[in-house]
Amino acid sequence: MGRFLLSALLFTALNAQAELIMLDGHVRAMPPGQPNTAAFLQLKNTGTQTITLVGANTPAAKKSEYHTHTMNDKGVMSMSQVPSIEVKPGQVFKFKSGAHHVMLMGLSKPLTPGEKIKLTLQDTQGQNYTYQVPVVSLLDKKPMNHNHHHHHGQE
Ligand SMILES: [Cu+2]
Repeated sequence: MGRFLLSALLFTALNAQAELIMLDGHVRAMPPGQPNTAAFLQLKNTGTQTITLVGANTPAAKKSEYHTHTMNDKGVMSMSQVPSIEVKPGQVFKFKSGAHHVMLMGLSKPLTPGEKIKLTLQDTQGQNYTYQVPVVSLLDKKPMNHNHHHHHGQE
């Protein structure tokens, strides 16, 4: 019994070496009335084993899922759930606009730019990785592949 407990503890300690650090990340603040939003993270696996993420949750929303964008046979882009995200040792996985994202569904309240939300990702070993992800305005998110049109108002 004692020996079993010890090896169980050692096993847990070894698994705890898995490291996934957030290099960059943001959550989009959405206009009022929008129940869902998306989080975009850059995660680096600094450990020695592949990390396979299978779960996500945040106190800010009822449900969180890994999504990607896919194109259907009519050429229309839509989002679909992906069951897992794999990050190999040394690899940086980028959730980014138009591709993978963490979908946050059923926001408990509108998100305000400047605040941070807690986002916890869980891997196949049951290990949790928790991040404080800053909320950014839709308007000042990182530039994508579009032309810059600066509309100057009454300045
Ligand atoms: Cu989505």
